[in-house]
Amino acid sequence: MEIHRLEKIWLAVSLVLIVGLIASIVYGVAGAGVGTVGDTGQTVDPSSLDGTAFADPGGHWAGEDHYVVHVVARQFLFQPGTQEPITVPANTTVTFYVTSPDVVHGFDVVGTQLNAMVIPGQVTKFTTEFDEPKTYGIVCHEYCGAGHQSMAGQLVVVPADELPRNATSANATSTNATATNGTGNTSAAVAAPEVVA
Ligand SMILES: [Cu+2]
Repeated sequence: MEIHRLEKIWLAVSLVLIVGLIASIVYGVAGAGVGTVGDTGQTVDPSSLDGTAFADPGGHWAGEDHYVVHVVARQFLFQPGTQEPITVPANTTVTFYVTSPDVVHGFDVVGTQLNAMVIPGQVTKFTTEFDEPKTYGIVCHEYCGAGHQSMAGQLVVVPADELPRNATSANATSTNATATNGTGNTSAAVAAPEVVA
C-alpha cells in the first residue's frame, strides 16, 4: 500500500503530539510531585471528630524546626482560616493535616502550589516551607454546596520567633508526627494521609 508523503508527515506529527501529551501528564503527576489522597493512611470518623486532633484544630510546634497545623474544612469555612487566620512560621517545615466532617472540599493556598483535596473521613497531609512572612488567601476549590463561593480564609506566615513555643496544645498526641514527604519551599506535594494521633 502506497502512503503519500504528506500523509506520513501528518502521521508522524500526530504521533509526536500523542507522545508529548502523555509525557506532559506523566511529568505533571510524577515530576511535579503531585500525589493523591490514598486510602492507606489515617482516617477519622467524619461524624465525630471528638477525641482526634481535629476536635481543637490549629497550629503548634512539634519540634525545634517543625510546625504542625490541623485544619477542619466544613460547609462553609476553614477552622482555623476563616474566622481567624491560620498562622504559621516562616523558614520552618510546616505540616498540614486537613479533614472534612461533611462533604468534599478543596484547600488551595492562592499563589502557591499548595492545592489539596479534602475528603470526609480521610486526613490529607502535606508538608511545605514558606520562605518569608506573607499573607495568603485560602479558597475552597471543590463545589461543596450553596455557600461554596464564600468559603475562603487566610494563611499568615510570620517570623518564626513570633509564634510562642511554650503554647500547650490539646493536640499533644500528634506531636510525634514527622514530616516524611517534605519537598521544600512552597512546592509541596499532597501526600498520602498518615497516622497522626
Ligand atoms: Cu468547600
